[in-house]
Amino acid sequence: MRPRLLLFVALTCFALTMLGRAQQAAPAAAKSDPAKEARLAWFRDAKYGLFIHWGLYSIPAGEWKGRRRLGLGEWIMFRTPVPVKEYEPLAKQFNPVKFNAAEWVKLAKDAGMRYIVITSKHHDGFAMFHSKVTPYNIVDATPFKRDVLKELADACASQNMRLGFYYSQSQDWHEANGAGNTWDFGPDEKKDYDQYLRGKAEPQVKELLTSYGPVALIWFDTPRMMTEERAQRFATIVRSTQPNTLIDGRLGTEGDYVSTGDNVIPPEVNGQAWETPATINHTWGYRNDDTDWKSPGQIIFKLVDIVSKGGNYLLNVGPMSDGVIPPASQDVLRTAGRWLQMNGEAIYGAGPTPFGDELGEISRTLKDVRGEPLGFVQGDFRYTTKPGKLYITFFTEPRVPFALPAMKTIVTRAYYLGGDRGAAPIKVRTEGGRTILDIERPIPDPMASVAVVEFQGDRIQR
Ligand code: FHN
Repeated sequence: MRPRLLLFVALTCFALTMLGRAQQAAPAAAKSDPAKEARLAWFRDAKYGLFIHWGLYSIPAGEWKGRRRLGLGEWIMFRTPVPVKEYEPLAKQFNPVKFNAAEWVKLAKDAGMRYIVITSKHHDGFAMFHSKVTPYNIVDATPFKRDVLKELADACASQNMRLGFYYSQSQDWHEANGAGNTWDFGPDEKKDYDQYLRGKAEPQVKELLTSYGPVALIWFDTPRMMTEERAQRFATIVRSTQPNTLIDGRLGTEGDYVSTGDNVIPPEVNGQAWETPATINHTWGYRNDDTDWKSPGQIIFKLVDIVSKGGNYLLNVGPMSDGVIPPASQDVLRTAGRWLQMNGEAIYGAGPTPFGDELGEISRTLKDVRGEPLGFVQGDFRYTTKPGKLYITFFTEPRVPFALPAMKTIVTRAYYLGGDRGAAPIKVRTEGGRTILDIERPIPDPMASVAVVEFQGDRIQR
């Protein structure tokens, strides 16, 4: 690399690092809007949600006319591309007789999830609810004739689960004036986009907010051609209809929280509310050839990593066209859920790490008990916090006696959180001004073991 380019890259990295540090140092600034903070209270505590991408695309499941199409299952109409007149008849085949809303909600509960977000209309334009705006919806256009959103809303209400709706506000490949379908309708720039927004998207969002009880959030996506003014029209509908409903970060104007890129976990703590939407395999909508599920251990690592940085994890499943969530993905979720049943105290309502070096940067200042620099390896452990408590989730056993970073705070005791060793004490000593914990080798739960460290005062003082 040429020296000037190298200098530019180095300065850019430095600036980004400093920006990250500034965000870390300024969570109070991010909390300056009391109404927004009140809306966000449940979301900040919930940490873990179930995303569901379900629609007509679960029928082709990655194949069109006998040929496998690469890419995301729900993008098959675009990727092929399939003309509207050929895609639309899928509705006549959609008959998910095995759909059971109560079972889906129970799965989310067993998984330890605290909210559900389901696609009410994805980019293909098909409404998975009984819309009066267009007959292209699950009740009027399919033999199934049932409003799955209504059934899910009822099941969520009876099982005390929050429910939010994904709504593709910009892309609508079924509509002549919606964004995205250039193969049937020509270039987006020539479309009467506001006709689509006012004629379909805005009234459908209003329907979602008036027919299904309390809506936890609206998850807008891919804000193409979304000017500030257009985005504000949606925001006004949400705020004026259900003031407590959250708006995600992809409307096209500032939402209540930040949505990261798909499957992107930021490297550092961020004081704003944020959420990582993520796949459990490699697609959102069902594909019959994608069975590369993340393991329960990978999911727990990502969840703890996200919570230690102040975020939420919205993990997706793609139900099949018969209404069944692929059983293998259900097993993964339930196994991770069993870990959460024992260790959830370190997750729900927990704050981010008070330190930060463990997130992957090689520390130049922290030394181990022999005075050697501690080169933390990303993935070894994560910190989360509550008043008077520090939780250390270990993913592997520490290779040397585990030393907490130097701090003024006085530790009073430590113990394991869950499992067979639940509440068993951990030996704590002080050496060279550092608190040392004697963690068992191997760690009691090979997937991840949580040590609780109790200390004087509410917050760690460095
Ligand atoms: O295009 C969509 C995609 O199909 C999926 O819905 C994801 C979920 O975050 N959002 C868009 C891509 O970022």
